Amino acid sequence: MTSVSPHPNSLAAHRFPVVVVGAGPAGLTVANILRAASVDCLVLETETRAFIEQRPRAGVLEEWAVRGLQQRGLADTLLERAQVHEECEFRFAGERYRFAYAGLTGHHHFVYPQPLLVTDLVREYAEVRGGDVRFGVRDVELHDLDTARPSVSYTCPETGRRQVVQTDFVAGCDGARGVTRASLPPGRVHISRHDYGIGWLALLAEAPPSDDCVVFGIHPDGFAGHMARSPEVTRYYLECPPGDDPENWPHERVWAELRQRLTAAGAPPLNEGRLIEKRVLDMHNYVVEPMRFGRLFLAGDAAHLTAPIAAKGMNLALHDAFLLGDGLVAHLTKGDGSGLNDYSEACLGRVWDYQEFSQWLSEVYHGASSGDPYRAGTTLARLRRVFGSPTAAAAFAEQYLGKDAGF
Ligand code: RFL
Repeated sequence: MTSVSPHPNSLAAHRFPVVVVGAGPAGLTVANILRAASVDCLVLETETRAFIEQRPRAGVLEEWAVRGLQQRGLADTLLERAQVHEECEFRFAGERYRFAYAGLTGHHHFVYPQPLLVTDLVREYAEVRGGDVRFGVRDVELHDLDTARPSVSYTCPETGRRQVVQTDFVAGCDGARGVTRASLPPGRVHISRHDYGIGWLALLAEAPPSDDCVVFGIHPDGFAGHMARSPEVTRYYLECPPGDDPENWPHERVWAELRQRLTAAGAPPLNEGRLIEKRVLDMHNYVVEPMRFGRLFLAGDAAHLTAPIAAKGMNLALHDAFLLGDGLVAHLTKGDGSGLNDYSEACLGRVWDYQEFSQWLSEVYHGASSGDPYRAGTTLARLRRVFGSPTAAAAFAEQYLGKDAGF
């Protein structure tokens, strides 16, 4: 348990207007928005603070999401340290194709590793805004969600005793493997799922980026991706069979496959380095509809998963968090329930838009290696359209960047 600055609604009261389950980007953003409006909340997190501040994951943030954080006083460090990305590169048929999306749209991406964002958000919530957070909790359970008096219970890591917290609202921000989605009674929500039948070997290399932008390698042997994370660390992806064992990918094989799949005339050589993360992700998506049950509101990966194909998950998590945080503040401080009533529908529009883009992009990335010459042909047609038609390029840029959310 991390001690945080005490404030009048200490845990001894066992009552908080909002309990946030999960201290990822979604939960911490909701919690910060609440504290900025002097609404008390309790954040419950199963992992330690050190663990969540180091867990490597996302890095690409859309401009509207950063503006949303900035408006809520949550982007000072990010704006000082994040890289700005204005182009990406596709490599296929042995050639390089630069896609200069900032020139087309006037918008760019920010690259800021997720653990740094989580570190900033925890510090702001716990140390600046005086928020309560309990790390290392176990066996979180939700109760009476469809009544006006829900509660959340958990096992305290120090005492081993069950604690019960009465609340008005629960924000379910506990990611893809949390308990809040599992607390939804069957038949009251609908969960749509999609399995791509594809795996990605996700790698982090202790090596400087090998090019000055994100690179996508479309190759008959499988997709390969290159994404800068910092001047010292680079993320790479290699398409692999779903469920593959990372042990099948020793250092030499990884770098040989990356060289092969990212090869193109005039491309700079890859900067090789020690592999500090190597895990297989099975590409699948889901969407929960509605994202609400009674007093429980789901946000981020708890409500919807988009495989990292289009780098959208953290952005969607932030979009939900802005709407949920603002909706809870309006309800709890002004009695205005419209934001909460509209919450699910307002989130799901962007969620389904990003799901569709993820599908489209998956076919671009994986069609060439599907073993089906028909799919390989249509993949190349999609790429040639993007690079041959200004209208198609503008449409792709808009989806790749994410439509402005007006935050
Ligand atoms: P998180 O980040 O998973 O946080 C949930 C938190 O809840 C905790 N938790 C619990 N707490 C209490 N009780 C329980 N029972 C709990 N069960 C779990 C967890 O420990 C955790 O701290 O969810 P959130 O906040 O919704 O954020 C979602 C993002 O993390 C996720 O969408 C992105 O990482 C996805 N993603 C990417 N998204 C992007 O927008 N751009 C990217 O470039 C990008 N790259 C990626 C990615 C995800 C990846 N992986 C590992 C799937 C790259 C990778 C490799």
